[in-house]
Amino acid sequence: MSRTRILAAALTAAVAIGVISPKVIAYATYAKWGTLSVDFYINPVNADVTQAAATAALQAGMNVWNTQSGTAFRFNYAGRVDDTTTSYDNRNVILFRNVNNGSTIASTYAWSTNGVLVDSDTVFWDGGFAFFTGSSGCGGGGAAYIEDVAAHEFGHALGLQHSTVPDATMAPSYSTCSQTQRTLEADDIAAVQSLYFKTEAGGATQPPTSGGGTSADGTPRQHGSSTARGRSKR
Ligand SMILES: [Ca+2]
Ligand SMILES: [Ca+2]
Ligand SMILES: [Zn+2]
Repeated sequence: MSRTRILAAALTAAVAIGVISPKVIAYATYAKWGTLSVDFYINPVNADVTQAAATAALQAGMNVWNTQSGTAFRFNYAGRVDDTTTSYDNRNVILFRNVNNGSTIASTYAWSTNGVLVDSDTVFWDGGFAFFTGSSGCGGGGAAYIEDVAAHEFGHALGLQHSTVPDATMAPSYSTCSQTQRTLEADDIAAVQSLYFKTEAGGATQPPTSGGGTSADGTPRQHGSSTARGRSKR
């Protein structure tokens, strides 16, 4: 290769880096599970929709990541429970609470040890918002689709923080009755693929790049209320 061609290649690389880097830093992660299938339980009791509808909508939120992430990571719905509290108890639970928490629609509380997630619970603030399911019928003040809020919260549950990309599922704010969060954007996919084994087009899975240690010796680090969502400002 001549010196001129080498220089051209170097310049091309520099330009490409300049274009790509703003997107690369849009997402953020804080921890990851040590296994590729994680059980989540649901207490579907709420004030707005049937328990069957709530359960189905929450499972749809899980499936957003299961089917769109291009990774081998899977949320596994493990059944109905009656839990009304969140805690580090080695049981991942989604529940509704008939409390108004201001502009926060839902909160995810996660615990990790040495960067490995060991527990994640999510509360939907039922007292402050009117929840709907499906793809029509949502309306009124403080209205939100469970599928979309769940997709965002499950992003926290698998290890993601908020993204600065406005239309991403992991963007911090939710517009009333929006259905955009149930579809992952490229930034969300890049985020989850940075944590878990990426699946190839033919369904083959890349070999693990690290061991899956999950033991939780000592007191796990708790990831607190930085995982709430804000009501739309529009
Ligand atoms: Ca728990
Ligand atoms: Ca409600
Ligand atoms: Zn959030």
